[in-house]
Amino acid sequence: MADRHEMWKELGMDLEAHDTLCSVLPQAFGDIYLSQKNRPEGMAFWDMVVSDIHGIRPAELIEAQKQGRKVFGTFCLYVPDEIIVAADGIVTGLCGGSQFWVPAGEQVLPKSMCSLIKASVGARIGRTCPFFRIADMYVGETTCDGKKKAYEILGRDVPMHVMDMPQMKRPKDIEKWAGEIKDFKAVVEEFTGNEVTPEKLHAATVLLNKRRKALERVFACRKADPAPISGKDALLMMQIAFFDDPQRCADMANALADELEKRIADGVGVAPAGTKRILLAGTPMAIPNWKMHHLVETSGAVVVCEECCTGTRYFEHQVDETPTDTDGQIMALAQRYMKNNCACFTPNTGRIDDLLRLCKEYKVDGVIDVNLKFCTLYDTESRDVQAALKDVGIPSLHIETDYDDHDAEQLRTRIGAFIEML
Ligand code: BJ8
Repeated sequence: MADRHEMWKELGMDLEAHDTLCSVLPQAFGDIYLSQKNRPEGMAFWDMVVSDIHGIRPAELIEAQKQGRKVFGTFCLYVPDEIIVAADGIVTGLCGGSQFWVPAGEQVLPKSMCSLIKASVGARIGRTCPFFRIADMYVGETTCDGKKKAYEILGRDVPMHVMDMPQMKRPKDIEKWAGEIKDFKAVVEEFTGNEVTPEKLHAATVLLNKRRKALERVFACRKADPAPISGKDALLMMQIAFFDDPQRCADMANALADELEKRIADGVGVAPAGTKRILLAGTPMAIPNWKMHHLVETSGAVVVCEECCTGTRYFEHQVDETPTDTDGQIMALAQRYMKNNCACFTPNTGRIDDLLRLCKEYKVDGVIDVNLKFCTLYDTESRDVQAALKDVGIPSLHIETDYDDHDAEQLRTRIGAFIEML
């Protein structure tokens, strides 16, 4: 693997602290991922990406910047990548998934904030994540209160654009979101110096729909019993989709889906047929948060679906490709993005409908509803989630946790008991 220290130094990173982070990841990845049996061969691509996660893609981004392209760092599924791609910009996800970044975040944020926000801010101010150093502009959104306040802090030393998200889904809210996308388009055009023409927006829409379809194909394979891929591996593919080049992401996911479809035809699985099938619902799991999947899959069950932003919400619903004028295209984007059912909306009954549908499609035996500690939105919704599942006779377990491993053994006991009774 190439030595990246010079690149990290030029990015102004804290090399010593970053070396500490880099020294723990291979061990964790080895224990959690490489110890799995009978993995699809296609996972070699994602293993390679993780083995140099702060090297390969950052180097590509820096190269693209040298060619005059701009990199936009985003934190939420509602930000329409299509606009950035149409302006020849590059999107990179910035949500932090490691406990390593949390203490730095806690220097400027209350402890009683979810780990995702604390880790994201900590990665920036601790100077230990190259993606945060590379991004030319951050794009936030007014989803939860914690994120809104975090954007004020992050925006102090990086150009920041915040999209004002509606909190309801009435027709006038969709109109409003279309207006926000239009404003965003103007910001991106000015920042990149590139006009977003209808032709370019159409091409970007087609490309990102292609990525959605490819990821969906992999998920469709997870409906089979035996499951041809572990939940951990599927999660890894999703987590890296937020960083990768969209065309490469689609190509690699399609190649993986080809392999999985063959596995299904041959009756090959990562666990025997009849292994208990778990759906994980709730807050997103940013890389390298593999905690829940690892606990479930080392307790005798297999995770077959994730109802969250690092799962089905990322790829469900295509954007309508038929409009040919900018206004029509932007409305198509607004309509698609407003189909996401995040707990920041009220009411959010669509999320329950999604969950019940996914339970059926993926033939799940039980749902684990995971809440990142201090996310009051998803925590509050968990009552409705559990009640709806109870109504249809699907057992569920509610877990509140964070990125720290201090509760892992206690969780293992609870998860083991839950799987046992399925
Ligand atoms: S669309 S889930 S990516 S907002 S877990 S930071 S909500 S306190 S991440 Fe999210 Fe967009 Fe919604 Fe998805 Fe706040 Fe909750 Fe933390 Fe969250």
